[in-house]
Amino acid sequence: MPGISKAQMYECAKRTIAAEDAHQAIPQLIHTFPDLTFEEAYQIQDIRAKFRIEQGFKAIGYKMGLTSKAKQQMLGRTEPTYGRLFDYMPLGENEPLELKKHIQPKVETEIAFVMKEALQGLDVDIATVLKATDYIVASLEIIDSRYIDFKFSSQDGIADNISASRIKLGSIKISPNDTDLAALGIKININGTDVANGNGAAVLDHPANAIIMLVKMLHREGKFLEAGQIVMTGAVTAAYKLAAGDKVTATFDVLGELTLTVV
Ligand code: OOG
Ligand code: MG
Repeated sequence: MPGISKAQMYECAKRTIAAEDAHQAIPQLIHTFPDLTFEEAYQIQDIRAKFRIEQGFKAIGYKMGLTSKAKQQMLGRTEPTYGRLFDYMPLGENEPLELKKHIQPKVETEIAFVMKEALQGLDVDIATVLKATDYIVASLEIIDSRYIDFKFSSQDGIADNISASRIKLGSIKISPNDTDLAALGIKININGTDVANGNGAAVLDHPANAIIMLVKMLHREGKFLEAGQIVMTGAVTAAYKLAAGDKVTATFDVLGELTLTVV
């Protein structure tokens, strides 16, 4: 006997979408469904994605979460997870983050991949990922949990599209073969203070490993990574809470600088 019915899964998906759209935090789903499994949580995420597509949004890729020690420590767990990206998420180059459209946003620095070939199955290694990649770019991810006080279980996070909210991609595109992605350094500065730095190796020793893990997780669910899709490989450093007036500058070796202003 499953602990949660299909109808209740639809209800959960609607709850986190309504919270995102109304910018209003909700209690964790696990309070109502304490036995929620990872599999059920991904089913809720799937239903949530279908609702977004029915609303007219386009799925543009995936994001990996908890692929670095910094993020794993922040959430007190080590299992990487994935979520979906939609076409309402990318911010334009000079577009600020409007706090009134969010609940409790935090910023992360990530290396993003854009695929030129589909990837599927279990037989994927770093070389296969690099070969299938069109280019990599610098990116900022703005996460925004729909749960009160940004507190949630793994299952809650997965059901809530692992806090996906906005992304900002850099304009310098390079081939992943033209640079050592593990050594690629990233610095994040907020309001003139350097808050953290790291490199590509912080993400599972090499950011392409995040894509390998994603493709394997998708394969278990009968899905695959399509050509043209974007993959955010996960935060290199911790996530930082944003407030009105903040100015974030992220400096990436080779990939240039990204800025974000919060209004
Ligand atoms: C989950 C999303 C994690 C990352 O890069 O590790 C994530 C969260 O922290 O809310 O985006
Ligand atoms: Mg992230």
